[in-house]
Amino acid sequence: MSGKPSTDLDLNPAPDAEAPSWEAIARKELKGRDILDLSTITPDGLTIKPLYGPQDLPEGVGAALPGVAPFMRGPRATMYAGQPWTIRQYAGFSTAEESNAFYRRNLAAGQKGLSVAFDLATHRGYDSDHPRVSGDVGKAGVAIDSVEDMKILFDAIPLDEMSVSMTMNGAVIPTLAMFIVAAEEQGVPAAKLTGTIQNDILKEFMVRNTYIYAPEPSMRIVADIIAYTAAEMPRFNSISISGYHMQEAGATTAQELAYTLADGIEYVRAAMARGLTVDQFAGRLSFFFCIGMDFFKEVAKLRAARMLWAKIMEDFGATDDRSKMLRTHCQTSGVSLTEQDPYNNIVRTSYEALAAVLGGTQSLHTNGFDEAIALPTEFSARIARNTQLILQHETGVTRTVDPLGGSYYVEALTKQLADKALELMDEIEKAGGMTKAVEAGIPKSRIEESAAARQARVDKGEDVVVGVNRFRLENEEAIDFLVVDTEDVRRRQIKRLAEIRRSRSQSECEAALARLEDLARSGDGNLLEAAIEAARARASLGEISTAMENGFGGRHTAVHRLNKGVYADAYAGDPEYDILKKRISDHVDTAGRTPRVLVAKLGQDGHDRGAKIIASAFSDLGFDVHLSDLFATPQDAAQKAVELDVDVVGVSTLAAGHLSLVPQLIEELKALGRGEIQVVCGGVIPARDYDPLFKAGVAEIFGPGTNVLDAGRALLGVIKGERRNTRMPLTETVRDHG
Ligand code: MLC
Ligand code: 5AD
Repeated sequence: MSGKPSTDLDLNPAPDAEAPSWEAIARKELKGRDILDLSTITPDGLTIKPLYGPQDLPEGVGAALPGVAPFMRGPRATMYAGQPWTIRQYAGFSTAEESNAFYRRNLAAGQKGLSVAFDLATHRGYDSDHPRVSGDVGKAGVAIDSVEDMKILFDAIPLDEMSVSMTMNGAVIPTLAMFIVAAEEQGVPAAKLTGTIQNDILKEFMVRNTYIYAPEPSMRIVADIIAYTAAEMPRFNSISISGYHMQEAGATTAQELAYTLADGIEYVRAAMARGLTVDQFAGRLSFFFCIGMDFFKEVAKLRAARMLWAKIMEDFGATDDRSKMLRTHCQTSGVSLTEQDPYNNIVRTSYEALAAVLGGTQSLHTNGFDEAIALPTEFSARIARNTQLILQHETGVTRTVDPLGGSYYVEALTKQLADKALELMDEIEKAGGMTKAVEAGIPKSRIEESAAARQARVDKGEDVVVGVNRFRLENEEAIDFLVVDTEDVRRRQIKRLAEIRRSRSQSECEAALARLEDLARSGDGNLLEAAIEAARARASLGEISTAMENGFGGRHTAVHRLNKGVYADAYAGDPEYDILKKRISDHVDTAGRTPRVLVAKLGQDGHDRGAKIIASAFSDLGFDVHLSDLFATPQDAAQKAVELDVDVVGVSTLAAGHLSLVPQLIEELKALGRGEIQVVCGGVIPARDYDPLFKAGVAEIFGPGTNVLDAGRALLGVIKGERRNTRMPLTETVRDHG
């Protein structure tokens, strides 16, 4: 068989006929236990054996070389031996001034590339003065309303030298237009800009939820950007096709891999439908994966992704090697980090970073250890950055290309994962490609099922999370975390917007916006090109978004489906689950109605993994559960709660808007004469926010890591009027497997 290590030292001597076999020795060690017990079946459905050997090496693997298609061993021949990966920390908060200062300090301390996090108002195409976004301005990222903000954001950062990634998908047209104009006014023409725009709308419909328009016009936007950058910005990556958010939403490794590549295929088709040849644009498609805790699987995922993509691109007729070369950014997993015993997160992030590097990433973000509580502070950002600096400079991992290449296990796993991904991709193809599959909700519900199954495994203690469901601390010490005064940010943004509106030529601005609206309506022309004109005329981000919204005929509202049965299946036969279910049904008998719950998302925060898990688990337990639309205002949610006549509204919050939005919700309920409807909150809520929330009338708070059965029990208590403001005793049912 090819691929056997050739060495003088015979590491795999032919078994001596007299000597016992490995199986025999192993069986002896196992004292009667079956060797098959040592195999693991992963959530992706892969079987992992306790031992791999030469017989497991896939055909031809020994001949693979880095820098040579299909690039399994790396896109570059020399990889980190020639040039290390880019340390690219995702960051942004508050105003452009503060974020700019933060970037400059980070660059001075060893960071190599920039990566901009915008606030949710910007993502969703609203200016900072829009009433819908009052709780979101400057919170989860930097607020950008105009070219003036963009110029401040990159002040004294030379845009022809520094590569800049911008995570933007919904409001991608105004954002990229403003970036281009800001650079132009800094003296850097578009052709010299280097960086990446995320521009990956399909996964927004699947998991991340910062879409603005319906899938069809959204796909046109993606294609317009690919076409524009292919012609005008040869150094700029037109898209960052992202699996990251799928894993964050609960996808298995194979799902992340498959759906990301399937998204890529759809974008290639969209660009080719524009008349571009594949080699005209494919060299500037880039990727983005999440690296979680399943170490070798993550390494294998990156290797499999490169191998599969090269083949896919050949099938599209690519001849240029650059078109076949999958280049990727990676970010360590946010969802793997815990609020409990948060310094453990430094360790988790280090292992994840190592997996990303052994998998051959081109660029990397390492998360702050305070991830489950807030945005990174200066301190946690330093540790996160140093995690990469230490890897690059102290460990020696950069010396050799693809150091795990040839590992029986890693090679076999790479092949296994690739095969599994192909199966899942086939299902998407059969549905008519990713746009159709997304419309039919296929990948979204598959991912939500995986998320609920994972939560059930954690709740049952089958998947161990140190410090959460095992080895818990008696007393948690509070840590310092970042607090952004959004009211102040909002005031400053509104002031700057007013100045811009006063000083610009109104007629010029309106003409540019009218043209953009026409192009959106007619389907002619290139939207980015038209938006650049509007940005030059100082149209704001909200105005540019609205012009397109008018042309496209409105904003998109997604239909939510509740997945049922996953949690119940996982708990089949579990006594604690059955007891709680019985208590709920007893309550139905005495109260004469099924307790009704509205699970609501407020503000522009679209992270709905937690909301979906809790909704489907509660529904399995016997509550009557309803989901609010995303992006609800407190008024919308109160209205809906009253219409549905619910007992409780459960607010799921991950983007820090809760301190203003939740009290408003309670006031709205009172104003509607339904002050008795209880409000509970769950998600990323720092401990110091508990008291103000309780004071505002919140009945119960469930932090990250809450066991769903505990939450169900507490909810029943709230509904029965037996319980309020008891800080969730997380240890109530967490089983000790120690
Ligand atoms: C690299 N180069 C080499 C080399 N290695 N040259 C010679 N020898 C080697 N060994 C060259 C490359 O060809 C390239 O030049 C240049 O060096 C830079 O290397 P790169 O590998 O392209 O790195 P980089 O510029 O960092 O680009 C990486 C990327 C890109 C292609 C993956 O798309 C990127 O930076 N993505 C980042 C995405 C991101 O940060 N997203 C954040 C999401 S956060 P040339 O000339 O060929 O270009 C998020 C969270 C949320 O999404 O909010 O939800
Ligand atoms: N600054 C730094 N990191 C951020 N993340 C999100 N917003 C920011 C920000 N403004 C990180 C978190 C999150 C992931 C999507 O990106 O790690 O889990």
